Order: sequence, then C-alpha cells, then structure tokens
Amino acid sequence: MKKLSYLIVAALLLSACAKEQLPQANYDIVPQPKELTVNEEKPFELSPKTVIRYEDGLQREAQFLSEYVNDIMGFAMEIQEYQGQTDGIVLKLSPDDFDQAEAYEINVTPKQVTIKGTDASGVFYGIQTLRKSLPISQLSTANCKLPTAIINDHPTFPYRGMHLDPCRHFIPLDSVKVYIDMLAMHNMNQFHFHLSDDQGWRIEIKKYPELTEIGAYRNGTVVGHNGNLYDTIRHGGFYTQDELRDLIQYAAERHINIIPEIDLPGHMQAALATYPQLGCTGGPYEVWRRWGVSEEVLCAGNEEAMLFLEDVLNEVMDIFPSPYIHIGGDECPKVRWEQCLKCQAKIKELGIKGDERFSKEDYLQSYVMNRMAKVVEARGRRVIGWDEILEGNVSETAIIMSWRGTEGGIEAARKGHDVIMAPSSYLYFDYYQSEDIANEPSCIGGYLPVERVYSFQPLPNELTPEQQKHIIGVQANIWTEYIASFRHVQYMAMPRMDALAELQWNNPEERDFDAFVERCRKMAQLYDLYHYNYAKHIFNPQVWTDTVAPNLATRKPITLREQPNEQYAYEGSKVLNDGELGRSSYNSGRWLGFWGKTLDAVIDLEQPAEMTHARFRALVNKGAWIYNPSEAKVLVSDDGENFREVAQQSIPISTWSDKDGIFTYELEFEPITAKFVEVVVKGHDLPEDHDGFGHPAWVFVDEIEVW
Ligand code: TNX
Repeated sequence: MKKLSYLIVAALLLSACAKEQLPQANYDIVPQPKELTVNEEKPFELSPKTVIRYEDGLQREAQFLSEYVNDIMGFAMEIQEYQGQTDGIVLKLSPDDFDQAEAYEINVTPKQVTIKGTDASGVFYGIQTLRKSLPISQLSTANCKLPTAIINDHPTFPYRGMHLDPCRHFIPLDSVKVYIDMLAMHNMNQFHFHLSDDQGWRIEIKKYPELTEIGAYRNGTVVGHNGNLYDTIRHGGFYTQDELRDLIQYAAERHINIIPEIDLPGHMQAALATYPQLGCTGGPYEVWRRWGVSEEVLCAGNEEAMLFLEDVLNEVMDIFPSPYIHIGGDECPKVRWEQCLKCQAKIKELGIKGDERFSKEDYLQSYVMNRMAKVVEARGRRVIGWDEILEGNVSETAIIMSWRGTEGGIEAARKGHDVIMAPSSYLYFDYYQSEDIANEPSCIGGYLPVERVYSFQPLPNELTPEQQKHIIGVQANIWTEYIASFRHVQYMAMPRMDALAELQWNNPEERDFDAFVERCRKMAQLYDLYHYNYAKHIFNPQVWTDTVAPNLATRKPITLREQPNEQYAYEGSKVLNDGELGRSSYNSGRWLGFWGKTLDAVIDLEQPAEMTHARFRALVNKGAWIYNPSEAKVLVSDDGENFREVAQQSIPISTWSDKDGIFTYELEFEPITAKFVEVVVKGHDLPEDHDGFGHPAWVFVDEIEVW
C-alpha cells in the first residue's frame, strides 16, 4: 500500500515536471510583428486535442494551420466550423476592426487563441506568425505552451515580392512551388515570374507552339563568365498552360499573386531563334548560349513582330489573372534598329525625333512599350517595366521597377509613377553574400551580405512624403545565370529574404541587426525542418586577418595624379595605404577602380629611407571587365618633383583559361634612399574574345607596400 502511494506520488511529480518542461512558443520571428504584448497569465496549451475552428471563408486557412502544426509538432488537429465555442484556435474575419489591408490580431488567452484578420490574407499572416512561433524540437509530438499575448500586426508595404528567373536555368514546377512556400512563410504577396529571355522561352503559347518546341532549349552553355568555352549539353524546359494554372492556384491559396514577365523588346533571342523573321536582320539566330545583353532584339518596325507580342500578352493574360503584367523593357541595345530600314521607316512614320536626352531609337522603344501597355490596360491590368522604360515617353500608368539603383525609382515617383524598389546594389540575391568566394558556390559577382540588405531604406529621403506614397513596395531578384540548381537558389535566397521580409513588413525605425540575427536563428530551425538550403554566414561570422604588416608606405601622405572612377573612389587615395587589404569583392570600398586611367600614386615617406621593394595587389574578375595591369613602374624622388625610374614590369593579359582572383605584383630594385615613391599601374584594353572588346579593362588596386 505504502509502496503504491509512493509510486503514485512519483508519477504525479513526473507528470508535473513534464508539464513544466513543455516547450514554449516564442513570438520573436521574421518578419517581426509590429506590436507584441506578452502577459503573465497561464499559457495556452496546444495539444493534439486542440481544435481549429474557422469562420466561413477560412477553411483553407484552417487546413494550412493544421498542416503547419503537423509539420512542426507532429500531430494533426481537428478542423471544425466555428459556432461560438470558447476553446481551441479560432480563425475569424473582422474587417471593421482594422484600418489596414492584410492586418491581423492574435489573442492568446489561457483557454483560447483567436486569429482575427481584416481579410483572409490577414488571417493567413496571423497563421504564419503562429506557425513560426511554435517551438521546433526534433522530439516533438508533445504538447506545447503558447504564452498569453496580444499581437497586432500589418504590413508596411502593400507590394512585397520576390522574383525568380527560370530562363537562364530552368526550374522545375515542384521547385517553383517550394519557392512560393518560402515566400508565404515570409509574408510576401507577389511572385514575379520571369518567363522569357535570350537563353530560353519558358511559357507555352498555344498560338505559337514552336516558341517552346524550339525556343525553350539551347544547345549548350558558355562555361564560366562568358569565356570562349561552351559545354554541349542541351538545356531547357517550359511550363504548360495547365501547369501554370495549377501554379497560380497554388500561389493564390497562399495569398500570393503571380506576375508573369514577358521581357520585351530586348532579351528576345529565344523567340528570334524560333521566328527569325521577327528580327531586324532575319537571322539566323540561336537560343543564346552566352550570358549578358544580346544585340539581337525584336524588330520594332515590323508589324508582324508587334502583333506577335500582342498575341503573346493576350494569351499570358488569359492564363494569369494578375492585376500586374510585367513587360520588361530592360537592356535593349539599339544597334540593329539604327541600321534597320523597317525601324527607320517606322520612326519616320511616327514622326519621332531624337533630342538631347534620348535618341530616336529610344523613343521607338517607348512606342513599343506604350503600345503593349495599351494591350494590357485594355484588359483592366497595369504594366510593370524595368526602369529603362523611363528613357523616352512612357505612359504615366506604368509601374516602374527600379533595378539600376534607386535613381530610376526616385525619378519615376517624382513623375507620378508607382514604383517598386529592387535596386541591384541591395536586392540582387544573385550576388555573393560572403567575401570568402573560394568557399562559395558560383556566382555572378558583386557582394551583398545580409547586413547590407537589411540596411536598405526603401523610402528615399529625396522624395517628399507625398511622392513617397508612390513607393508601393520592395522586391529582391534572383537571376540564375550562375545558379543551376534549386538548392542553390535557396542558398542565395535565405537568409537575405528574411532581411527583405523585414524591409517589406516593418518600419525602418525598428531595425536592429543583432536582434534580427537572433530571430533568423529561429527561422533557420524551420528551414532545417523543411530541408531548405540556406546560407549560414550570419550565424558564425568570419574573422578575417586582413591587414598588412606596417611598412614604409603605411598611412603616409599619398596623392593620386589621376583620379579613380567616381563609383569606385570611396575614401580616395588613402585606401591604397591604410594597411587594410581588399578581398574578392571589388565594391567593398577597399579597392580603388580605374577605367581607362592610370593609377599614379605618389607617397611621401616623410623622411628619406632606404628601400629595395614595392608591391601592390590587383583584382581580376574578367566577367566584370576587371583585368590585371599591363605595366607597373616604381619611381623615386628626393624632392617630390624630379622622379627617376627604379623598376618596371610588363604584365601579359590574363586569358579565359587563367583563374580570376587577387594577384600580387612585386618589384625589386637596387637599394636606394629617397623621400618620395611613385607607383604607376596601367591597364590593358579588353581582348577580342571579351564581350567588351573595344573598351579599356578596369584595373582595381589595393594596398601599396614599400620596404
Ligand atoms: C541585369 S535586372 C538584368 C538581367 C541579368 C541581371 C544579372 C535586369 C532588368 N536585367 O538580365 O540577369 O542583370 O544580375
């Protein structure tokens, strides 16, 4: 008897302990909710017995919640219609309680959790918040506690998007669905799907079946950064209209609109390969095997080409209910149009004249863009175009996607256009996220760590509050020239898309990077659970040893006889002898960039010193037009006026079979004593097998040392 009561007590104690140790939800998630008040009441206990109760219209939302709980906690919850019960998790629509669209409130009380939304989207975001707050432990299937709290939340920007390019490398439909799941998890509501480009046409068009028979496949791909080697692997794929309709439905359930992009009139070489008569020269063309900007564009003077575009857009609108249709407009070289009789005749016919701002061919592109905008608007939709469409006389109804910095967006907002901010300098997730590029997967270049994404201010100070209202949203882009698998897409996306999600959802004043990183740790557990690939740099910051040993030149007065290019001048000459080394990214502020100019630096050693060596580093990134120097010279002087040469080196140009990277050039000379040292570094011209042939190569130099 005694023994038995001991056992009972022990069992009771155990179960009490087990209760105490129930895992707890934590509302510090990405994006951070706008208002959170946690109170000290007894927490709500979520268990397999908890029922999800939904109001009319929210059944799919209830299913999502049940699926998410199952993913994380390992139990399925029952779903029922709400009939005034006072327990469970209740999903409600309550438009009168909110001022903003997509807003929600979560009220966690000891007995009941209520997720109330102004609309179904709001309820959906409330569900996302709850889902991300749940404790993720691999041991799950246990109950968990939700601290009692009130969360009041709504997005800052109505347009919260991400883009994906399945043209350069095809991305299978199932992976695109996972991408949509990723967007939903980050409270995004727009998916910009880039469906046509030079390297592949990806959308079935019934009226032009050859577009996908021919245009969806290329017979090989350039190796590396546009060198002269190609693989011979046929690459491609496309989405049928049925698949796209299925995808649209999939996204819509997750409150995401899919914006299709047909990039016109440039980036059309895959279409030209299919229908060569639509180009100025008549071809032949191939589905492009290189990256970059093709000069082969649609012939703007050819009525057949215009009708083709109209047909394509109409079919696209038959498939996609999106209120926005993206018609591209970026990077359309005019060399063919300048030489084309039809284009020139069209210019005459339309009475187009060039002016000091834009050429007549620029205005010809405006004619194409505006004509297509009419087709789109005739069906009650709005066009989005890349910021190049401002070059000419674009119609005011067009939404501008500002990618070449924020300048285009600023100009557009001043002119009264709505604007989506997607500047490459902050939001191109095809750029490197670490400087340690030897340990990174292949990449287009650049350097865009999570910190920098997080520092972006979508509302430029240059705009008045009235003009700022035109900034309807923020978007990041993932171009896939160098991203050949979906695992790699995910790696480029996360956690930078966490930073983006906070830019889109939160107010700028609320940003604290360290706190954000902690919230990302929680997100990372969810990524692990879903087997999402993601980058981990922010969780284990790299410590670089990136200073040079002090030498005669370190931090001495230094002057440049020719100035670096404005864009890469940073803090000026002192970058060259501040003791800090540049790494692999040319735009880190640690390199000075010269284009068609000579680096000619004079260092005042402040007193005469004996020396035998000088050295400097230069960066090579051939895809970015950055080559090694052609020549280096060292001169010395006692008075700073009369210099004599002590060493010279000629350097052959790097070829495509040479590696890119950082190279050190060291010049040795007879011992000499002097007070001034001059280092001169000249650049090469781009070679014939480079896309930029005819232009100078860039030279990027850092840290001059003398000893
Ligand atoms: C520019 S962004 C492009 C794309 C490239 C991308 C690479 C834009 C409108 N055009 O065609 O893929 O750079 O970062």
